[in-house]
Amino acid sequence: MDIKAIYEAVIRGDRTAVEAGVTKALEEGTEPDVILNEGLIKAMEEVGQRFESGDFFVPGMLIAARAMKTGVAILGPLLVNSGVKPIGKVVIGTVAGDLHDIGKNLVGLMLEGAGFEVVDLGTDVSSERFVAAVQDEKPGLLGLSALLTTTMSGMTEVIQKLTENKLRDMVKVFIGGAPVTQTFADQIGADAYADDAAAASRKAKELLSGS
Ligand code: B12
Repeated sequence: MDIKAIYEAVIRGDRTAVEAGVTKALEEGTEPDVILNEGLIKAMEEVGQRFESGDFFVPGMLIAARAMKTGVAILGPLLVNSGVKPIGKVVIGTVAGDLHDIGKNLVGLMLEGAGFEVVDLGTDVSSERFVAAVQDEKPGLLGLSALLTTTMSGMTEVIQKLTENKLRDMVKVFIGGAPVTQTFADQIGADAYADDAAAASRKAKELLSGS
């Protein structure tokens, strides 16, 4: 199976072709992470660039995102090994005002694959809800996602609210999303930043082991 065909099907927003392409590639022995990175994620990067240059509009982006999700749904179980005892608990969510969830979902999947128990709060999560989840779930790690420059301040707010509620020392905060950088993470006092799902899972393990 040509990975390029999967890539093109995502850009076209052709869910049926994505499903067929991913299934066929797996049958032919292509590694799930190759399909994910070279087919699905690369296609979404291209969609983002086309949107920026005015060749793509929101509906096109949405249809492409749905097609990508179809592919991720097939790959998901293969990226996660089940039946392992959790090595730690992570609460994860996309910050207030932000509806992007593909990257956050991938991070969640990779963390599950690495043996974490993942509590996913979804998208458009207020800082109050993050704080309540830290109180209730008592996770070792809190993962915050933001895809818009306008919603990144939600991350700052979550960290401030954790401090106000005397919870900041109880949980390590790691952050990510396209506009997020290490510099931003340092500025707001996050414990770690990762630029993709594999790095997120590596960082999560480091944070838990205290290294
Ligand atoms: C798909 C998409 C949408 C879909 C979202 C569907 C969904 N269910 O997620 C829809 C159509 C709904 C959408 C809407 C909008 N979007 Co949009 N969208 C995108 C697009 C094309 C792809 C995002 C994506 O899924 N990437 C693929 C994933 C795998 O990558 P990722 O999200 O970056 O995640 C990885 C890493 O960042 C990291 N990561 C992510 N989260 C976390 C969390 C933690 C804890 C860690 C450690 C790591 C981590 O790991 C992930 C996996 O590798 C991007 C373009 C881009 N290049 O990012 C624009 C983009 C983010 N959108 C943009 C805009 C402007 C919008 C809208 C405002 C458009 C509009 N006018 O309405 C709305 C906002 C809606 C809202 N309130 O949130 C802009 C943002 C510009 C900016 N600087 O703020 C972008 C960059 C497009 C562009 N080039 O202009 N969008």
